[in-house]
Amino acid sequence: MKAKTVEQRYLLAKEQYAELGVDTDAALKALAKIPISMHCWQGDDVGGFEPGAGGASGGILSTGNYPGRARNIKELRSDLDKAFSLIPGAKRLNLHAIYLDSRKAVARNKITPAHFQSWIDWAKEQKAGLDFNPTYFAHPKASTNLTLSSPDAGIREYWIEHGIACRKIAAEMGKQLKSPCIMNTWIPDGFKDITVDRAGARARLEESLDRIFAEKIPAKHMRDAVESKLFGIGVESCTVGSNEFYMGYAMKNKLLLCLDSGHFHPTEVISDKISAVLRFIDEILLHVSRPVRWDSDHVVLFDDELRAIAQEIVRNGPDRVHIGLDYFDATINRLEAWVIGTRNMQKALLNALLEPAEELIDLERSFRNGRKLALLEEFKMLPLGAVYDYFCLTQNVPVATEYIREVEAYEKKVQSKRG
Ligand code: RNT
Ligand code: ZN
Repeated sequence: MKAKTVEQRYLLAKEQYAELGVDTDAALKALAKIPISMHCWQGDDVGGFEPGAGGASGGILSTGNYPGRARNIKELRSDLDKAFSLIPGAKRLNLHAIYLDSRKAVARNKITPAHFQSWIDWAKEQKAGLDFNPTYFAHPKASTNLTLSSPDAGIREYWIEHGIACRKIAAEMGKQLKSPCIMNTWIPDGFKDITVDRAGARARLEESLDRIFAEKIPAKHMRDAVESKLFGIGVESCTVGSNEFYMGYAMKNKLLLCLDSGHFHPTEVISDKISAVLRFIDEILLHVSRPVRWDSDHVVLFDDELRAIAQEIVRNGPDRVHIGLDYFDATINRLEAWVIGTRNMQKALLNALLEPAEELIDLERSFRNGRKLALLEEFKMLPLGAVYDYFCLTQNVPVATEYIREVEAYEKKVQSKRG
C-alpha cells in the first residue's frame, strides 16, 4: 500500500473515531509504550541450547515438523531480528534458562549471569527488555514430574539452587537493561493418577519456594511471578501448583501472579480474572496463549477472548499487567507464528485503547444496556485496520499483508537452507 493511501485512510478513520469522542493519536502514543514480551521458545519448539539436551517435557508439548527451526543461538537471533523488524512498538524478549550461551554443559544449579551476557548485549542493541524463566523441565532430575515438590530432598535441593541462580540472572538482566526483568516460575509438578498426599506435595512446594524467594531483590531489577496450571499430559490427576495454591502464595508473599490462557477449565477465561486478582495483587503477568480443546498453545488470534484480555489490560491500567506470549506451533513457519501472534496482541490492545470507554461505562451504570450493546457492536465496524496500518507505517515496519512476503523471502533465503 502506498504511504499516501495509508495516511489518507488514517485521517478518515481518525474522524470516525473522533465522532465517538476517541482520540486516535493519543491511542497510538499509548500503544507504542506497551511492551509485549515475545517468547523465545516459539523459535525452536522449546528445545533450548543446552549442550547435548533439548525438547519440552513435563506435560507440555510442541507438535509439528515444519522445516527451518532455529538450531542454535545464532539462528534463533537471526530469526528474532527478522521478527522484530516486522513488529511495531515496544519489545521484550522472554528467555528460558535452557537458552544459555555456553559451549560446555553447565548444570542448571550452576548457571550464572555470564551465560546470558550475550543475550543482554543483544537486547541492548535491539533496545528491548528481557524477561526470564527458570527451566524445571526437560531434565533427568525432572523425570518423575516432581521438582520443587519432590519427596526426594536431593532433587528438591537441586531445583531450589536452580531457582536461586535464575533470580540472580534475572536481576542482572534488569539491572543492565534498566528495566525490571519479570522472572516467571512454572514447574511441571503433578501426578498422573490418584494422589494421596496432595497436602504433603504442596507443603514441600511452599517450603522450596520460600527458600528460592528468600533473598530480597530490588523490584527495579527483577520481579517474581508464579504460574499455576490445571493439568498437563501425563500429570492429569493432580497439579501441585494449582490456581488456588499460587493465588494464595502470590498474595501472601507479594509476588506477581501469572495467568496463562490455557491453564483453566475450558469455559473459564483469564480476561475475567484480571480485575478480580488486581484487587489483591499489585501486578500480574499474562501468558497469552490459545488453547484448542486443551492447553495446546496455538498461535494467538485476533479473536473475542484476545480482545477481551486487551480490554481488561487497558481498563485496569497497563502498568500493572505485564504481557507475555506463550504458544509454540511447530507446524508453521516459526517466525511467522511470532509475527502473527505478536501483531494480534497489539491490534487487540489498539482496539481496546480506541474504545469509547467513558460512554460505555456511563451506559452500563445507568442501566441502558441495549444502547451499550448497540454501541459495542457498531464499534466493531470502525476502521481499526486503518489505524493499525498507520501505526506500522510510522514505526517503519511492513503495513498489513506486506510482512507475509518478507517472511516468504526470509524462509527461502535463510530458513529453508537449514538441515
Ligand atoms: C506450561 C507453562 C509454561 C511454559 C513455558 C515454556 O504449561 O505454560 O509457561 O509454556 O515456560
Ligand atoms: Zn505459560
